[in-house]
Amino acid sequence: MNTAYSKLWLDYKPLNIAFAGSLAVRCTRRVRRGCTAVSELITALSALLPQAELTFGADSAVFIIELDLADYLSPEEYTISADERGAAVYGGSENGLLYGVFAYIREIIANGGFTRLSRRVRPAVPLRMLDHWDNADGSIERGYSGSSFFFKDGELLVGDRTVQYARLLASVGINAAAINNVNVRGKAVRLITGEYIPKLAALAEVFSKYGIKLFLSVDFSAPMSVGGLPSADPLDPAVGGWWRAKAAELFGAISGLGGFLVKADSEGQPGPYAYGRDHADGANMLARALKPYGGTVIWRAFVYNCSQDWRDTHTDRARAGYDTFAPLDGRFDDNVILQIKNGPMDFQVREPVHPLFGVMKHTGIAAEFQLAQEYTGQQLHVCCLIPMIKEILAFRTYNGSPDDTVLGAVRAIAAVSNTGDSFCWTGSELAAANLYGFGRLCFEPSLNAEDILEEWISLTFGDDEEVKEKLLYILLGSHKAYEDYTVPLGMGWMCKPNHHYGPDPWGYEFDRWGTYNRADREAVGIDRSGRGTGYSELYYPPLCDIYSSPASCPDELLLFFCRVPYSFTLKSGKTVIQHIYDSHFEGYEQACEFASLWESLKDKLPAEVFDNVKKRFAEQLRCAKEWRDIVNAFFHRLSGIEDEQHRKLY
Ligand code: GCW
Repeated sequence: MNTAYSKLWLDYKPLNIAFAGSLAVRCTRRVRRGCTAVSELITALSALLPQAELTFGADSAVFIIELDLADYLSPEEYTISADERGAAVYGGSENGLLYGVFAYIREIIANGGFTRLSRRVRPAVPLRMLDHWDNADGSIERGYSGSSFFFKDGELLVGDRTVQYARLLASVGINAAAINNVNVRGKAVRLITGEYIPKLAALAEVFSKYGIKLFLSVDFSAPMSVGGLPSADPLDPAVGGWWRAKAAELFGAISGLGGFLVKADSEGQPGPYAYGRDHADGANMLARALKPYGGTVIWRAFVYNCSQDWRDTHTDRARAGYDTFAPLDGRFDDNVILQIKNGPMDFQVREPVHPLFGVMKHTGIAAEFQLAQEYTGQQLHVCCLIPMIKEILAFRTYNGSPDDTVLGAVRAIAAVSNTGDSFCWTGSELAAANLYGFGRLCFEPSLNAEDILEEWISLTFGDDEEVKEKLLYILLGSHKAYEDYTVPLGMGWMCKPNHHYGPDPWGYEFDRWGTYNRADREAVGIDRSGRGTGYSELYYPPLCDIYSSPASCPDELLLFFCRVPYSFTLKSGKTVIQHIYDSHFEGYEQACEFASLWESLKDKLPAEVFDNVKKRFAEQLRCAKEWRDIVNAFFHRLSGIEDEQHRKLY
């Protein structure tokens, strides 16, 4: 495990202001002096104003920061009122106070000193969570940032890196983390047994200090694999009893345990189907075991037929989640949260918003995003996901609810984490923007994506205007560039199978995963209207009408919902084929511009950061050129249509 690691956005630097005199932190008697909010505030002030005399409680100080709890605030809510003489930060609980302290520190840094401020903020959703697909052997599934810092050779690791990670998460308002892979394999199956409980308790204690609940991904067949029972049937009293005893054991020993995360009857993971039961039977049995301890079962809705015959044009993987779970709405206990990926397929660079967000009106649901860039360049390509996540949370389902947005429908927002034990935690320093931005967006979704990114840049790289301007330009343009030089118009996939890095237009065309583009000489795309697979009809009006025909479907999702000839004219005025050529040449050019902008910042960035990202840009350009030329060749050879600009096609 890499023992050296960056402080990322918590790397406080001295403010260049003249601050004479003393600085006092004062707590009311309701605030424990040893609480995390106090220690974090003192850590920050000592680093930001090393020359100031920092005292505790003295009233004679020049500048006093008072910390208190306030009953009129909800537990994770905070207020800040500050001026040039002092500040008061109040929280609805010590966790709310901690969020207020981190917010005030951000403001001091952003303003280069103490500033007038009046703020009252409460988190938009109660559960803001990172899922770590870390395996017990220390590897990370879809991990591009080194090895796990939670596991090594079957051992659970708890140390300073755990504390630093908890600080990073709390500083952006994340309050839950699942530490192991949802594909529960190998020794991870035994994570819920006595051999791990002492370390789990220690880890949960570190997390609790930062307001973070610990979740464990559990193997639905654990009663058999761990308990030695002959069955894992959720309706078998012995199985329910086993889980109840397991819950008592775990919650009795681990304070701060939030509950279980479950991937069942999905991609080969065991589940209730083996016993003729459905997902509600499975989830509710676990939920009842956890109920006495206030535990939550987060049950993933990522299901589909992963043994499809590629010749079968009737089965539509995109329908599977809806067809499986929509009929179960209202059947789940109130401590079950159904976790739904942002799109119906699998974290592609662009997908329609999952129709389940509009239809599960009587079920607790969560949105699941992926910060690990499995299909968006694997942290070798810069691809900032924050504007997209914001757009998806604001998406209207038209389901008739007063707040019919995705955000209005969810009780939780989760993301597959992009972390590992690399020095910068996220493989590329630029990918940390996705981790930072995800947390800030979950807490305050009304924030402007650009503001969040600007905040991250100044906390990470300081306040040099040129650095800020160029990094903002790169981050804000990076997702479109990636989409432009990879897969057009919402079609998805076309990547190399298994590892999903780099282009292979036929890669998933003749396989069992339901990930087809069906491109031939005449046309491309999947007809998902009522005349085709009927997927577009799973949305409420007007969406079902908009998506049901090429004439009304938005350009960016055309090939997801429709099958059209290459000569079809988009709303942009271009034909499909010319759009494909243009976007691939433009996307590559844009990536080249990003790389040269980074080069121009050489003297303004720490050498190890500059070098690491420069190497990744070199790989991004290599790969982007492959995507450009292979995808263009694929469609040029199939369609036989020339590029209007007569550029080189292979
Ligand atoms: O995107 C796919 C990944 C799998 C992952 C699965 C899931 C954890 O290729 O690696 O398994 O989704 O979301 O469960």
